[in-house]
Amino acid sequence: MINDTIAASATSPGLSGIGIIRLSGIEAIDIAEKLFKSKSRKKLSELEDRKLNYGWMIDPLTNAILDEVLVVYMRSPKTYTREDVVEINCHGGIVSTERILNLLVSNGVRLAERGEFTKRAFMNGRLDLTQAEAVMDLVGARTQNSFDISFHQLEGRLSKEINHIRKKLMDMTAQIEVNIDFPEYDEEQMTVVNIESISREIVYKIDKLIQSSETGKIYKEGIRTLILGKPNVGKSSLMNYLLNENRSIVTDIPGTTRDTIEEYINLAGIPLKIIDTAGIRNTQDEVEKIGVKKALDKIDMADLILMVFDASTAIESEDKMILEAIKGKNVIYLLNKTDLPEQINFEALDTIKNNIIKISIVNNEGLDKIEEKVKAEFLKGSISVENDIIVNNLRHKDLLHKARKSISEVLESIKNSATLECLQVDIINTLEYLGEITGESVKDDLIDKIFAEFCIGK
Ligand SMILES: Nc1nc2c(ncn2[C@@H]2O[C@H](COP(=O)(O)OP(=O)(O)OP(=O)(O)O)[C@@H](O)[C@H]2O)c(=O)[nH]1
Ligand SMILES: [Mg+2]
Repeated sequence: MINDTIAASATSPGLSGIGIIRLSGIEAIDIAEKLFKSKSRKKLSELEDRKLNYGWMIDPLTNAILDEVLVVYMRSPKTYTREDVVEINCHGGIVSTERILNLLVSNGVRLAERGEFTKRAFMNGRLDLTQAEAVMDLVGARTQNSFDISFHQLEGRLSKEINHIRKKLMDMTAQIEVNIDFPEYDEEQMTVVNIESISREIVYKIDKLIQSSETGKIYKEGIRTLILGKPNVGKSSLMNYLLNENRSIVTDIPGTTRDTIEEYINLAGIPLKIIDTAGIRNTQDEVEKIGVKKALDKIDMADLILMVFDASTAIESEDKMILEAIKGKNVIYLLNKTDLPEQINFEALDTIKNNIIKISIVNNEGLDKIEEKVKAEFLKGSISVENDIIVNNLRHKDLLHKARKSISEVLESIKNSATLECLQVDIINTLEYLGEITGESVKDDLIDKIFAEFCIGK
């Protein structure tokens, strides 16, 4: 049983109009009541449930006023955590929220751990594990599509599908039990035929979910996109164009960018984590050298490379060196500065010359093709954010793979005429793996680990 009362700032610290402190637990209302003085002089619990009340937070020891606030209390069980909840709206910024939190702590409240409110919502059965995880992803979403995927998950789209599959598995285990207890040849044959067709159907459903996880990953984590090229080709200009902001320094001096610069952008609803890098060349400059090394080191982790060439210069050894270093990666080749007289020797580019997008950043030409190409590359197939179930969580994906393996074992065993007992083992394993996704069958330490990745106050 959870018997302590927790509190945290639900808004992020920093400059903001208001700050909201949330309390949850059996003593939430009692403690808040001691520290809140309403304008009407009524006690908090005498005021109406779920209505904002104007007043002040007062330190009862000194009678000092901490801040002017609006306080609402919500009685269990119709609350986020299913416990009694109080929200104190104070002035934003770090001073007021911190002072009020300190006051609460000295009156018996414990500071909430990361994700503890949502963890309580899960423990008290208000959300299943996929829904709780969706809450975290919603808060971290960087594009509308990323948000929508998590929102559908919060509404239970993924849980519903998993529970649907689990129901089929449970029916199978029940049927097998009956057969094991009352063995009769005909019945058993029927059971095996049924198990086979249902297992195939489950494999199909799980595969569909696994397939969606590629799209899910893109929307959740973004595409790690590295801009590479020799010095002065317009990498930083491209970064700024994509960001729609003068973030990277642009000059006509080769070697301008020294360090890697990372920013998130939203390209047609797809989040891109875009990294501008130092132009690749052999240099004696110590600082630049480090930048070049950093750029090359990032190649491994990149999902996508935007390799920029300069149409107004010939292909040089640096270009070739980069081409060599990015072999096997997912690359979009861009030929920039096509507004200038062409000096580039296409024959040096071999096979990629037919695959190069011509752009001019200064004249804003050809740039929309980058977006088209990214979409074509990463959003293959016909998965719809609006209508499909999209798995965007690595934990879910791993468990789906495990479930897929177990249910495939069932089919394999049927082929080998295994006993019903033998099939039963793998069916139960499949059930367990899927149950771990929704939190049905999950261990405490794993739950702690999942919620530890949340933010404070959620
Ligand atoms: N004519 C022309 N000039 C461009 C174009 N794009 C960028 N430039 C110019 O090329 C120069 C280099 O641009 P940057 O964006 O700093 O190039 P960079 O690749 O980041 O260079 P380093 O950081 O030194 O590696 C600047 O003077 C830009 O204004 C273009 O499409 N056409
Ligand atoms: Mg640059």
